[in-house]
Amino acid sequence: MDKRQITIKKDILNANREIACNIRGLLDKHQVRMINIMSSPGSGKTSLIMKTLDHFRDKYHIAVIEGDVASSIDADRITGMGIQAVQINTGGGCHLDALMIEKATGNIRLEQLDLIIVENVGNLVCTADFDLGAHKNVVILSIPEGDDKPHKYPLIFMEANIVLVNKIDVAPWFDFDLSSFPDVIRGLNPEAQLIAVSTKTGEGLDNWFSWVEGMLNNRGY
Ligand SMILES: Nc1nc2c(ncn2[C@@H]2O[C@H](COP(=O)(O)OP(=O)(O)O)[C@@H](O)[C@H]2O)c(=O)[nH]1
Ligand SMILES: [Mg+2]
Repeated sequence: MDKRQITIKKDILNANREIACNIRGLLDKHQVRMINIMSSPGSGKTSLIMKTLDHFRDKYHIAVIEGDVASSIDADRITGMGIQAVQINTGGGCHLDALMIEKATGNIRLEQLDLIIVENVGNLVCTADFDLGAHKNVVILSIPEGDDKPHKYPLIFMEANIVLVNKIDVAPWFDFDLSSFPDVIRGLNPEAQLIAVSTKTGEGLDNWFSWVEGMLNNRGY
């Protein structure tokens, strides 16, 4: 990367951060929390979101922003549950950015809302660079992906407030070392919480729900 490329990347990230701060300010004004869920494709983002909606739908008002390169498959799954979802198609882009979220939130009525869940584009690399204006970053790693991923893609794990290891129901068939994984995460990010879950069997989801509830109860009112 030459000096000019580095400067342009810095400018893009600075401009993005400014929009992200404005979004956070707007959400704070309405006492809405936003979480940004990041992972590889197929690790269980949509499954986790649907379980979360099921659990909280009678207690909190939640909207979902779905990011994908193409299609509205995930947004259709959410609207099929009777929950408001806004689909963003990046048309080839490997991550969401704050400008996309600003446009999407313009389509969501923030009054009466408690939580916006953003499903980022499936990617462990570029998603980590872009502040979306979310209050918390959630990273999912699933058992079949392997326990070496935090070593290979450290930034996203360093940006996480909470890491979920999903698909623990299939752990017996993979050599993911769950016993040493907490040390791996602590080594990169001592502040991050770590929860093992299966969105299929429901194991561990109570810990996730408590984390979400704790975040929503801590909105300063
Ligand atoms: N065995 C198992 N499969 C899961 C689990 N969570 C998700 N899946 C499956 O993994 C695939 C991808 O899930 P999805 O939620 O669409 O992942 P996304 O691409 O990250 O949104 C689907 O076939 C899900 O049924 C889990 O905890 N255990
Ligand atoms: Mg999905």
